[in-house]
Amino acid sequence: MSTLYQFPFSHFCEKARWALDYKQHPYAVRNLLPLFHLTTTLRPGRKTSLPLLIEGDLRLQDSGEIIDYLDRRHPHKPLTPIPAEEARLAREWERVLDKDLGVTLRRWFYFHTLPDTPHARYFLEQDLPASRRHLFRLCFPLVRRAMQHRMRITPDTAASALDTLERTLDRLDTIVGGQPFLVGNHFSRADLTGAALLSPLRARGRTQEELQAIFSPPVWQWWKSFHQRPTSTWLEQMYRDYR
Ligand SMILES: N[C@@H](CCC(=O)N[C@@H](CS)C(=O)NCC(=O)O)C(=O)O
Repeated sequence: MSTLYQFPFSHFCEKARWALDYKQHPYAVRNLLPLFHLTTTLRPGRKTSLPLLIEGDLRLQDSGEIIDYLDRRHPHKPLTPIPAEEARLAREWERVLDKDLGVTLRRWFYFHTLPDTPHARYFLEQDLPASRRHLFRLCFPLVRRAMQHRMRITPDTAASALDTLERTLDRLDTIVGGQPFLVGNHFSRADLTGAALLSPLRARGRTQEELQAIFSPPVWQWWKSFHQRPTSTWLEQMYRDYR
């Protein structure tokens, strides 16, 4: 049995979870708290990020590597297209989306959310058992500083992240406004990556009041224009049909 170490709120962890569920690969989940996760992930010469999948001696610490492994283990319903050129394109999309959608959305989102304690705690405490909430609240000022430092969040990096995020969304709008998949005629790791990394922005049928309780005011203002984009419609379709 595999164990997935994750942050429940993390979109890179959602990418790994989606791939595991899509392949019906059995796994147990261990939810970790930011900063406290270092007791599990910190090892000399290794990165510290989640998701981390451990299965026997196997230790995969990257959502893309987890998809590679799952495609090898369960070749049915391939997430990497079989035709070589489509496989190359899907991997290239994944690389671009990880960087220009995943990292940028996270940096810009946390730039606005972390200083706003009620919104930040609401977001970060998702799926946290009540028993651990107290500890998390006590440590939150420290956790906030560590997250801002590790993600290199400053007004300048946040502004540049928003610029890249908008350009990536413009590019996605052009493609998914006219075709269902980013590559070829099938759902692939490119679509899974794009949709998972945008998952924190899903409305999930919530009312305006509920959304405003989740998103800090600047994120809420921006979200209203995101919601008008073809990419937002595509995001919901990907979740409806493939998640
Ligand atoms: N390239 C990695 C990125 C994962 C990542 O950035 N994870 C973040 C959470 S969204 C993390 O664990 N940050 C804490 C750390 O790096 O120690 C992947 O695809 O798995």
